Amino acid sequence: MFITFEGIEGAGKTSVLDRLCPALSDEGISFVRTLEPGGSELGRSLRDLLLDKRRNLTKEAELFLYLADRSQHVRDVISPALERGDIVISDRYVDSTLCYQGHGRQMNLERLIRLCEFASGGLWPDLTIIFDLDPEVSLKRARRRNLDAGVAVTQGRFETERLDFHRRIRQGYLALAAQHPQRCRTIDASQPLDDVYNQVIAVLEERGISL
Ligand code: T5A
Repeated sequence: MFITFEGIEGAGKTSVLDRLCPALSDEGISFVRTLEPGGSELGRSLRDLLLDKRRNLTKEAELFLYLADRSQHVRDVISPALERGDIVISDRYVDSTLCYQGHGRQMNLERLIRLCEFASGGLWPDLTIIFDLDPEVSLKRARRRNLDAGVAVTQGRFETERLDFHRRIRQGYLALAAQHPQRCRTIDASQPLDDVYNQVIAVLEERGISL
């Protein structure tokens, strides 16, 4: 099973994964935790380019770097793990491109879907959990986290975008969830972390992963 976690900045995806992964290990479930950008060796270099606030990328350059990251990630990490029978959980994947470059940067969605199909070899997730909350709250969280970790410059490029950019991304995710009700499940990420985690566990249980 291929599972993706999606949502706007600071929605809590990483925090939930930090709790979920030890729980999966305790149950003896074989899984691979990965992320975009940066899931492959090449991707780690691309991640530095993509998230550095000092880079003034064109939106096309940004898009193609994300697609390059994805192509390498699918071939080197995701597909081999799925072939072994592992569960793969990726912190972001195709829907981030559709929402950030499509809704955020306002690039043509049909074209983006075709490019994502090309870069991923047509691999779509079986389950996507969308962490939904108000961008005003999530941006505060993300900016605070970056300042505390000392990465506001090297990893803060998207956190400097205006609020309306992040609002469009949130709407994009909600639209995707409505279009793909079988694949996508939206959870309320404004709740305390324990409650957000429990919502994720409930979705996984519905899909046969019991913790
Ligand atoms: N991107 C990505 C594109 O534009 N196109 C693409 O195709 C792809 C793949 C990646 C950036 O790239 C963009 C999207 C992103 O802008 P990233 O840093 O890898 O950047 O993004 P993430 O790791 O996904 O980090 P996020 O900023 O989105 O944050 P998370 O992981 O959702 O949030 P998390 O867990 O780090 O939490 C943030 C802070 O909030 C606290 C945490 O302790 C942390 O300090 N927190 C909570 N506080 C209160 N209540 C809760 N429930 C909380 N949950 C977490």
